[in-house]
Amino acid sequence: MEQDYAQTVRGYIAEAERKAGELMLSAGENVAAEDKTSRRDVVTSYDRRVQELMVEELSRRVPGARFYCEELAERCPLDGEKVFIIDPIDGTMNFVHGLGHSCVSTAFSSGGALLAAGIYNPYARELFTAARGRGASLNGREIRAAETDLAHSVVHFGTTPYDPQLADRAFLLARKVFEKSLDLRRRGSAALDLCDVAAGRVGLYFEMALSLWDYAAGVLLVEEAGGVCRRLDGSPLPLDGARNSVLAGNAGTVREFLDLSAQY
Ligand code: LIP
Repeated sequence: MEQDYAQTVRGYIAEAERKAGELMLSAGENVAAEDKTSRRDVVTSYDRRVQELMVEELSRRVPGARFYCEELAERCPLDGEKVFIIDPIDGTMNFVHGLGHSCVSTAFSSGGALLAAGIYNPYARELFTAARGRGASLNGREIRAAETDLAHSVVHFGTTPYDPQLADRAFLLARKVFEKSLDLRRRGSAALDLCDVAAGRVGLYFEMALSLWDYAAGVLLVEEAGGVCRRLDGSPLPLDGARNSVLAGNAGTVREFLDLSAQY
């Protein structure tokens, strides 16, 4: 029953995110933003409007659902039976500056286990979805993580702009990974970076610190596409309220990164 229900919720997430994507596109290129915790951690009226739309759409489809969202002051416990984990606009800085590379990211969990996910990039018209045990897809077509080694992989990484104290290590690791890989990309959306891992476009993604709403949906997509997700020390990635490092790829590229990072 759980897999069937997860597949049903996967469809609900897709329907809601298509509507949210149209709202994102209506914003145009120059969106007013206000600082949250710093000049780099900003929020817009569209973050709040997309979040309201997603909560309304999903509450109607899943009675009794609770919500853990980036722009909600009150976040529900993460061990509930029906929990949606939502980043209404991931890649907010891109959104504010009209860079056309942002998404709405939604995960569904029950009892602390990820069951369904959806990430929609309205600029590219790319909808990534997954359900536990049912695989991952892009616009309905199955996707699989790459099986290349690091030497034959492009790598995404994040610069943790909300945690500038981590910048030295982030750029040190980026420099070392650059030497071992084909090239690096920093595109500004953790959720879409994880989608590229799941789709086999890049062989590895890493970032020193992210919030659960940044990575929850992407982690299920990567795992259902045959990839591997860990923290940067190789430990399992928890579903908790802490800021966690995220490493995603195939078993080989994850191992290569862990061996490399242990040297510095
Ligand atoms: C962002 C991530 C990005 C990370 C930023 C921020 P937001 O999410 O997508 O990879 O570097 O610090 O967490 O704030 O745009 O939802």
